[in-house]
Amino acid sequence: MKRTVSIQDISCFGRCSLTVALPTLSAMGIETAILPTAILSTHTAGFQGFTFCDLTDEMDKIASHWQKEGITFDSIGTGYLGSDEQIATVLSFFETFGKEALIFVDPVMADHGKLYPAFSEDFPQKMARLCEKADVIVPNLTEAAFLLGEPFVGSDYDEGYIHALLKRLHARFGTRLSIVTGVTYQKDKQGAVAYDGENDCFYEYFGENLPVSFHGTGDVFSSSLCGALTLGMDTTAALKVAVDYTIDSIRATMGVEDIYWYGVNFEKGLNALSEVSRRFTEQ
Ligand code: PXL
Repeated sequence: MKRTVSIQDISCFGRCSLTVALPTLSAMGIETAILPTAILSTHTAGFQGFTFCDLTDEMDKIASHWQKEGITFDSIGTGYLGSDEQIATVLSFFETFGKEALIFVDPVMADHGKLYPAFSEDFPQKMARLCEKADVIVPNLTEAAFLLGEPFVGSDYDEGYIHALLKRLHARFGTRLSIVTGVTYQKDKQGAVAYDGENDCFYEYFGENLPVSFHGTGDVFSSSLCGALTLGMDTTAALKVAVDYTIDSIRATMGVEDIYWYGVNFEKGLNALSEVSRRFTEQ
């Protein structure tokens, strides 16, 4: 059985970060440890007056205990970080636990051309330091622009732009696999495009582009993609698993988005995700 650790916040209500990653990775048959970065009453996108408890000091203590116990991981996945200071904590975690593990960094910090409210303008440069240590990075198009210090192009791009962007990410961060999410070349299709810099190969997978936008879809995508790569799926198969699961979650939320505006119904797709993972593991 594979073992992963997911490093991100607990938003107690709101279907994102650890409340998505933990059930998703467990359903894929992966033993999942968590290293919470902060506890919030809700996520920060749309709720007012949320509470926030920073866990940076606790993270170091948890990591030291794990080190004493000789605990190891097949993969380390990071998501939303509670504060700038945590970059150093996570870098040191990579040093200690990352030598044999797949390091998967989702540089969660921005969407639709804007940084999330909790982050300062220099946060992207700090997040870039984590990306330099990663095997896999999965920015959306806004995060890719912030990481490279480039303007955000909105929806005005084509395949040539995406491929060149991926090559620039690879050149800047040296990641084995750079993946951009939320790509639409044609109006009716949405998906992810990957660049394997070592073999100079592109991979892509697209599903239906549903005419809605929900919070938390990035976390649904990245946790299932991290899971699929941890299980050992190849890039194309892993992209398919993650894109299909994300689109299924969006579809399950359509029609009830007034009630569930704070995150998508990923629970509906958990059985299917579990089945795909089981079939792969048993083959
Ligand atoms: O879904 C990303 C995310 C995770 N955690 C918190 C957030 C967000 C996005 O806004 O606010 C606390």
